[in-house]
Amino acid sequence: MSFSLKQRRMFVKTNHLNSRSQEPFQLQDYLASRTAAVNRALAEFLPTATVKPGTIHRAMRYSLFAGGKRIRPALCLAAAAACGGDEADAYPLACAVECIHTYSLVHDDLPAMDNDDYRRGKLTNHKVFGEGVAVLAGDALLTQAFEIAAKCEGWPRYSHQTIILELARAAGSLQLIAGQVADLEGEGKRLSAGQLRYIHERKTSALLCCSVRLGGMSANCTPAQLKALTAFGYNVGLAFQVIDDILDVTQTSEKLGKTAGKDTKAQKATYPSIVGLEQSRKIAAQLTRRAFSSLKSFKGKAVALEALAEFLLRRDR
Ligand code: GRG
Repeated sequence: MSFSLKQRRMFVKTNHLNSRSQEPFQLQDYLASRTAAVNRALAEFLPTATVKPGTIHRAMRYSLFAGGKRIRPALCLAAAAACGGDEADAYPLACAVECIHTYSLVHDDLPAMDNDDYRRGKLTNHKVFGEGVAVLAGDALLTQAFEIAAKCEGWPRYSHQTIILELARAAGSLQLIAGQVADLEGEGKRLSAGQLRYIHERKTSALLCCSVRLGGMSANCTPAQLKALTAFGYNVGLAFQVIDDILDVTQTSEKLGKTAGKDTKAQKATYPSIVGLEQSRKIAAQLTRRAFSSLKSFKGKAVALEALAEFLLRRDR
């Protein structure tokens, strides 16, 4: 890894999870410490707001530090820990996935897409900086992700190229973008559960799964571990979107930090609209159970991943 000692120390200024500890796992503490460490690392990786052109760096930082839950970085770090890795190695990749995620939200909120005024409890990027700068801030965050990831030299089982390909595929036209295209084209149409699954796999699950896989790769995980992490990430990712759809119809905009009820208004097919709320909750629980079962082989070392999966099923925002 071509990161300075100072950078590595900054990444790991956290109370590390001791997988052999008898203490009950405290997810809130874990999330708080990892969020703080990821924020420090992101602040270090991005050009400061005073670097010219200041507008673009302010716009990038505005959305990146607007208060996201940092679920993808947490999954990446937890996967590294589950595979016995040094968390410090996973921080750049955790930051890279958060940059891609934030870019996708900035673009998703644009008038040409979902046309939203609020995100993460604040005005959306284009509302503050204008549409042109918001498009560019999203582009710059996507590019920033690859700049950060490109500094990873790779690991014995996972070359530098493998790491970059992993990110590119998750963000590209066969996954994240494919999901968004299908989502846009599905508006106002009656979709089958299978078509909805196609959208969720790409729009949401692909990047969550990629976060978990990259965490494993940063720990030089075995092929069997990577397979288990992939199954975990895929199912958690699907459950995440089902819950997101449920929250859209059951929570307030204040709670969500974004406009609630948008799916119904945009006539989007969602699990609640196709199978109803109760059945949607059952599907999310079933997907989470499947995710759990793929962690058996980690023999208790995946405690943070388990806690995150449980938290994502029960979350209320
Ligand atoms: C290329 C023009 C262009 C646009 C790309 C890919 C894309 C736009 C949008 C898809 C993004 C999207 C809204 C996916 C859904 C995933 C989802 C539920 C995101 C919310 O994630 P949270 O709850 O958000 O983790 P926070 O704010 O907490 O990080």
